Amino acid sequence: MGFRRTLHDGWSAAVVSTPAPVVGQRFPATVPGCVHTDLLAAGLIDDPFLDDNEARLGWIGRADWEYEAEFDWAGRDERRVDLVCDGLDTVATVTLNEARVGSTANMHRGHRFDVRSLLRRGPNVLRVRFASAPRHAEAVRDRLGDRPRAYPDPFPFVRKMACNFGWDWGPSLVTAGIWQPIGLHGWDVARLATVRPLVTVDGGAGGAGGAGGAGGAGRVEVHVEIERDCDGPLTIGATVGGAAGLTRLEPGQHNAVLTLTVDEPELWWPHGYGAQPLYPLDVTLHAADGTRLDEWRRHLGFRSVRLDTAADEHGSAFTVVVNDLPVFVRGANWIPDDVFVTRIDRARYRERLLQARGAGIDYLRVWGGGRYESDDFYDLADELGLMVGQDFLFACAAYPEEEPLAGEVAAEAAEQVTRLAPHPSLVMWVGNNENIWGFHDWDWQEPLAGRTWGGGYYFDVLPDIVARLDPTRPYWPGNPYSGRDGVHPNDPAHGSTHIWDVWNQRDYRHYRGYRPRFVAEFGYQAPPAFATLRRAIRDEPLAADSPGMAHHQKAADGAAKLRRGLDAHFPSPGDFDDWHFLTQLNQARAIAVGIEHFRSLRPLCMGTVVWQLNDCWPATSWAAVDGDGRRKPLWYALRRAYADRLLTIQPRPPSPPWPGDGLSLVAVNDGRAPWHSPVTVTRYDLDGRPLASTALELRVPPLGAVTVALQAGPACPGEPTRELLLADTGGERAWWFFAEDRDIPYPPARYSATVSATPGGARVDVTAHTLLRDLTLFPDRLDPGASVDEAMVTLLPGESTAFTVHCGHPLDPAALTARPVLRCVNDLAAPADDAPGP
Ligand code: BMA
Repeated sequence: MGFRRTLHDGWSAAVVSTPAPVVGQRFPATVPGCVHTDLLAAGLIDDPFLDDNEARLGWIGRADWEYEAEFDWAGRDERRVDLVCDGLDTVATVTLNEARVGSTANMHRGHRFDVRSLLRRGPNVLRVRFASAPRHAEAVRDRLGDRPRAYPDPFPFVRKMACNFGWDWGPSLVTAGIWQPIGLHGWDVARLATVRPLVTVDGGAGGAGGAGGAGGAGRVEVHVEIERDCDGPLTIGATVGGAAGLTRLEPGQHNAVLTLTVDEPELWWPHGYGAQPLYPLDVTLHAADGTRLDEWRRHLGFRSVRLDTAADEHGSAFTVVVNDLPVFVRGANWIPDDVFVTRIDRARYRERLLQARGAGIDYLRVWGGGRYESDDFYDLADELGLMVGQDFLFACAAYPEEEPLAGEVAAEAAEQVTRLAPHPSLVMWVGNNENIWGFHDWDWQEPLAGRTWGGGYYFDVLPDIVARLDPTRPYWPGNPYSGRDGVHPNDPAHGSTHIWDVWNQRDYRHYRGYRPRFVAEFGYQAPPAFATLRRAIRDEPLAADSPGMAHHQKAADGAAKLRRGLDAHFPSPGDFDDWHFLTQLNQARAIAVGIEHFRSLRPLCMGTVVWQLNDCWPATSWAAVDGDGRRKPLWYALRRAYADRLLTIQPRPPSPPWPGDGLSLVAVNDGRAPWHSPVTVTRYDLDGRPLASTALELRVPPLGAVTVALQAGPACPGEPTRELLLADTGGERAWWFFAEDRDIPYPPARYSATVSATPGGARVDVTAHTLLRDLTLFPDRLDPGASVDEAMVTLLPGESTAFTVHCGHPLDPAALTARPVLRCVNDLAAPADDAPGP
């Protein structure tokens, strides 16, 4: 059946342009890998993630590099031997034994070259020379004419991960290297060039009644494309879920479609709605004499998916419908998890995707300035029941539609749509990030002066490719996009919306002014965990505006926006520890306000995709999980706000017109069982004395929400700054404070705390003697390896909570129960050395 041999060993690299600091130094290279990580491993550069080292490493991206490996070749009988490069980053020329094999200029494609005639018995020398991607892009720009974009570097002029050039959360570290597997593939007669299974489910797909059950008939159309080395009849076989098919290809025929039907397959569901059964699909290719020539296996899942964009009295919907069930998307945006993507192994993907699922997230949008995510990412998303929306790779810029880019875009899109076709997790393709909006609103049209901007990709080329190669999945031209000619692309009443005036200009309470159909991006910044800051930044003292902090904050006016956000809610932070706690808390509160409001609008709004789940280096950013993988308080807030059962108090009457006076209690049920529960709504003073109370009965249907007006008694405070409201079912709680923290005279925090050792670390039991707002434990301040299971717990006097700390070894109990490790909003005014005691 031919052979496959990886060529991952024995590589070295060297700079081949001058001037460069490492001229003349050849160093070992990791394949797959990239030049930055190779230089780092060789001790030739400082870690680009630390302090402001990035600032001195720009030369790497502007240099040309050569990778070289020698390998032995003993000769083989196969008539074809191909050099298969799954991904070269980016502007590459490949030579074998000094003969030119080919050139490439697209990181997002694989390339295959017939090298049979170039191979020699004995030692062979393979070289890949990478020309500087920025210099290449500048040359294309000069030829095609400049285009407007959100960042100065020329990323739209080369098919390479855009954020590699720097973004408002990431450094500019322009990589080069063999970033995907490379090897030899020997074959005879024919091989499976592409296999593209298209899965549909006919009838009985589930819907509201079909909880997690079986479908009607699962249909798998297996589209196979063959590359031949000689003519002759072939047979293709395919099996899945007990169904089998066989087809014969006549001489000269290169394509075949096999249709397999699986009766009543177990349906694949997003987690929370049902199971994630996966079925292996095996495809084989045989010669006429029965010799097995090639084989292919992937796992697929049976589910249907569509996008409901019907017009209605509010505008037009944007609802993801899985197995005929409209689902409220509880999402987060995903960026490359490391600037150096070849460092992200399957274990790291698993950890990050488990963190997403652990926060109640059921949808990840793979953002268009990164990459088409890896097989590992999609395999894990399939397994874990995460839906994925994959952007085509265009972000925040006008993109030329001329050659050499147009052909690359079409080839890349076809390859990626084919590669990702088996994955049930992939529920939609999206044309780009913010480019339709940009064209419409960001003063692009005058500088463009009629030049192409990418519209042809988003409205013609890409939808045609998806319709031709994968009609089972919806395609949406962009995020944001209204879906209607003549309607503003970011109109919240239509399609997908990005909400960025909050964060950039307005306070987060402003989220409540929106009635969006689907929020594909909204976000709020905070610094990473303290241990992450300490690892990456050696400023002494560390301060909100110290040089390293400023270097790891890439957003326009980021520090000032953080400050503005704090000033609206909190008293001035007394020290760095206060600042760190409050900015993290403010991020968590902001996003919770947004999600609770948007979920309370169900079914008008059917999705929220928070910007952003993860980071690509240690930085202050919108992420919930920081660059070292530590969860920020936002992660815990997401887990609460994305729970199946959400109880929330909203400052509005139960029905429009909004805004209006009054408070409402909204109970949102994203579970598939009804939620019936008594709930008590009580107004307290700051000493925890109940002032007024009502008892209600909640009856929330599955996948629905109910809104109840709160009666004047509990809802109307006598002294807004000294009173609060709690709605409590005994399981779910919703708090409402009638004033901002800076105006609330919280009692000085008093509590008792005990620490007991557990096999995994420690348990910290806290009993409140006063009201404690947003009690949070930061064990990473004592040990970078320590983590905790809960955060931001608000307690009335007399109530208790327990934190479970995971840590390899014992932590100092006194430090674990005092500022700055154990904190709450009440202790802000306290001087740093005055730890609260019982
Ligand atoms: C949107 C995103 C990203 C950006 C984020 C924060 O524009 O699509 O490009 O990083 O907002 O500004």
